Amino acid sequence: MKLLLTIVQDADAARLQETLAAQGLQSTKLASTGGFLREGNTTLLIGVEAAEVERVKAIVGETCRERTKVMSATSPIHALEGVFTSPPLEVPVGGAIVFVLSVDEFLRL
Ligand code: 2BA
Repeated sequence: MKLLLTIVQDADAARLQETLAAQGLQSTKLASTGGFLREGNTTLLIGVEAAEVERVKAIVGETCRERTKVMSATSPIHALEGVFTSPPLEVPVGGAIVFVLSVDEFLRL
């Protein structure tokens, strides 16, 4: 069995989870925060048989799209003071980051 630890943008999460469910694939949604942008994103835990991994990767790839986020280089307190150290930075985010992990055991107790 494999676990796909899948980090997506919040805007894509509901549709991805619905698409997975419609194809009989189970997932668990976790609220997460990116270390670089410090913004919310969504992590889905998707446990599947090894033979299903490529199908899940295809669904994730089709459902999640790349977007550009604007990152302000100043903290809110500096912005209030009118101190701008550098211009806003455009950062591409997504479609999705996927870690495929091997699962030693899957138990439902
Ligand atoms: P964040 O860490 O908030 O990163 C958002 C986007 O910022 C990244 O998009 C990437 O385009 C850019 N970025 C990240 N670190 C950067 C840096 N040091 N310099 C310049 N640009 C940088 P994605 O690569 O699509 O990642 C989306 C989210 O997936 C990340 O949000 C993070 O939550 C997660 N992620 C990505 N790679 C990861 C990794 N190796 N380990 C754990 N989580 C990861």
